[in-house]
Amino acid sequence: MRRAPVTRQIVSVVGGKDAASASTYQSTNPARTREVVASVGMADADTFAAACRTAKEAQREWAKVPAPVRGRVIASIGRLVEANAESLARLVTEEIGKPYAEALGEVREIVDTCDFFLGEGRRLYGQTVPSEMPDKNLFTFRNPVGVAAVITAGNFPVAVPSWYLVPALLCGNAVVWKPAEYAAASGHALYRLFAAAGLPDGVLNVVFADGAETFRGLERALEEGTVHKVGFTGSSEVGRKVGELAGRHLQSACLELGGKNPMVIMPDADLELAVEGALFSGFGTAGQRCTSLGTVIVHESVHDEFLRRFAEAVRAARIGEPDQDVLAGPLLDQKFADRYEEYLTWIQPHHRVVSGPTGRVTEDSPRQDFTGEGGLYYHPVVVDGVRPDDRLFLEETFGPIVGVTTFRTLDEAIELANLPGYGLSSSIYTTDARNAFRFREGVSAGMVSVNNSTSGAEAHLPFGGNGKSGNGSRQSGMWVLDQFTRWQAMNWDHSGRLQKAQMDVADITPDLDFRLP
Ligand code: UN1
Repeated sequence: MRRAPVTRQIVSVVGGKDAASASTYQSTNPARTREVVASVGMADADTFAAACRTAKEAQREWAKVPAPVRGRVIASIGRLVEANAESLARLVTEEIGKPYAEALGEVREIVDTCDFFLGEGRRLYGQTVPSEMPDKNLFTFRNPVGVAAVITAGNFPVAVPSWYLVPALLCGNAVVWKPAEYAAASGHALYRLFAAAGLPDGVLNVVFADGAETFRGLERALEEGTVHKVGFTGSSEVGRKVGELAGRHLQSACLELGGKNPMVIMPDADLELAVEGALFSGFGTAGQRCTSLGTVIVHESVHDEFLRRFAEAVRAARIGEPDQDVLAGPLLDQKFADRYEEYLTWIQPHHRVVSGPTGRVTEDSPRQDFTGEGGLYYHPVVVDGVRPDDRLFLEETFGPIVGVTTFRTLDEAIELANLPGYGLSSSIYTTDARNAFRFREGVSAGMVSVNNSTSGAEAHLPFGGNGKSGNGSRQSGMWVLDQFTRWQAMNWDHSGRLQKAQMDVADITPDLDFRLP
């Protein structure tokens, strides 16, 4: 018997205290849309701006805590997340419909991130650099930026936020975090785990607000000088606006945006492996990862065989209750279902749907014996014959739909892979190393998989994209440190006189006419 659902009441937390709400939002379970997971008090722009002021105050003291001690706090966060992994994963499954096994993997990604950064507390290296003059020493230091305002999507409601929160806090910053409304309960739970690790009040603040209020609050905070770094994960469209706003304040935002991730299949590929990779990256998480597969670009000589096997695998794939052993559960939220239905209208007469029925899973259009009752379940769709000028080829289609097109030469495949102008993830299936390296060199993506799916990046490699996928910022591993710290150069002259750089420098005269006999 299923436990009766509990509706949680949650509100923003600023400076360790519950903050005022201006309205209420109901976060629902997409597998049973009538079930309310949390009643969320929504804050307005004023509260967002106030949170940034509170964060600015708290940051001063937090930055004075020695980095190794901050590292210990990160270690505690990792332990707390690990100890609460099952409850957190269950909540993620309940709130956004992510299959439980995947939700557990998502929680694991937070622990991995903490594992990496707890040690960074004892590194956070600066450098000693030789001076061009005697009795002078040069150093570099990594300084925290100050306050980071972090706005995240809800498809990875806890892992992706941790990619910002963990390194930002470790580096000595304070954070104001705005999670996606439809994943608010998961966000609130993660906040509580962070707080339980002993973060002083105000160092991490969580604000639930809609997009418009957040934007206005952020604008005000930037004007007031209380935000020094903006992190945003979401659509390219909103990312552009956030980037513009940050740019006006002479800041560069850390942007992690959409993708139209290509998978190239060479004639020498292991087709079975490619089918497995395409199935997982196309339809795992119901195609709702920023790294999900967009278009399969398959060599014309293996197109028919690949398509036959792929269509068969997709038809057999289990879509169903996310607490069961399924490839995918429902879409994240009604908003995503509506948008996905719009993408389905991009299928045109010259296309061929090879995966079976399209649209909502219902009693009249079941999947095996699953009728999808009460949930936002959709059939996975494979569209063959997409052309380079189709919307289906050019634009991100967040949800379970994958296009297929063909190529003749690797150069042509690379051109097709880059054509949509995104540049997040990509993949090539080949057994020839030369193809793999030529693809790597030519593809515009920030991430390249060889004989692996486009999704499922590990938490300690640089994560991020180019073009419409982002502004070149990178998260994760040591690379994200450049987002949350600023280099400070220091020189210390102990010669007791003014030594002028470039002028008072000893010159050693070479004999440049010297030649070997
Ligand atoms: C996202 O969808 O925003 O590489 C992130 C992956 C995951 C993260 C996806 N580790 O697919």
